[in-house]
Amino acid sequence: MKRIICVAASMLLCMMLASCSRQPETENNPGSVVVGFSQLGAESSWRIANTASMEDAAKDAGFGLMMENANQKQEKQIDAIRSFIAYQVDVIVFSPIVENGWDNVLHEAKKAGIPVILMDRMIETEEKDLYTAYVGADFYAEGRRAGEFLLQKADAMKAEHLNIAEISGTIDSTPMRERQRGFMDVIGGDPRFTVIDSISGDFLRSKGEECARQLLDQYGVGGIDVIYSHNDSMTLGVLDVLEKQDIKPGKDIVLITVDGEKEAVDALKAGKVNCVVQCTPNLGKAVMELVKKLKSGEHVAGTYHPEEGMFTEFDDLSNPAVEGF
Ligand code: GYE
Repeated sequence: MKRIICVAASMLLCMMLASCSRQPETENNPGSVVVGFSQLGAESSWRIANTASMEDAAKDAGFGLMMENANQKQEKQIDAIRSFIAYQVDVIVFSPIVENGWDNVLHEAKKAGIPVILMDRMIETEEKDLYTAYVGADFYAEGRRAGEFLLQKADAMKAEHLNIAEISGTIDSTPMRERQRGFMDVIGGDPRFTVIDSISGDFLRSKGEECARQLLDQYGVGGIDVIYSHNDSMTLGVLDVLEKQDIKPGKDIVLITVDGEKEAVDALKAGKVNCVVQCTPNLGKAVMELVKKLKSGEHVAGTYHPEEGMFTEFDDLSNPAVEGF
């Protein structure tokens, strides 16, 4: 069995390599640039839009994109990065599922002289020269925005006290850590708020549903005033559960969500969600710009954060600028 899997895997690799085969290098032939891209999975609409953004941007730039989807497994991402090193791609781009555990494989990339760009999520490492640049959102600022909305909402409700349940993203991922930290830094010192629980829904709609059921079983409708969910997919799962139980989302329970996909923005317009903090999946263009610079020998470093904001129930939601991706 193992052998069959091995044969299948090497056939797949051959096919991938063939589709990205190098063209003779000429000034007007950027097709000779190959980018190895390890995407972490397909867990949410955000992720699917992000993958499309990378594919479109590579195509527009005329770069070959060798993409591997890791189905939420760090080991698969490490394997993919190793295969990119073996193929000697020009640049490696990856979206790390969690922050820790990348040093070894990134040392291998460094030794092979292949620059690495982190896309979407960060890593935790003592050695800052293991990657060239980071292209992704300021998740801390997103968390703060969620908290600032809650302050505004509590004022509008003249609430004396609110119980908050947090449904977090993948444990130890950058958006999970930073969306939590930013939120807590804003509301943590205010005696009107108690975070009664924080459970992980792994950024998945199905797990968002499970979390909502678990929270309702444990605390009852009256026991939860606010749900802060780290992404729209989980929030949409929560909405399904609340509506099935005749609980009015956005009214009986305040819902704060992050991402800004179309379905969530529509739910905001329908009064079922109270606040959508934006996080754009369209990072491909900025990544490919960096690849171009690297290939032309320019020094590339630092952090690129896209501009983001939020939509809330206090905004004029008929404004055409209020739309999801
Ligand atoms: O919020 C979520 C996705 O890392 C910003 O991952 C990304 C997050 C996004 O699954 O929907």
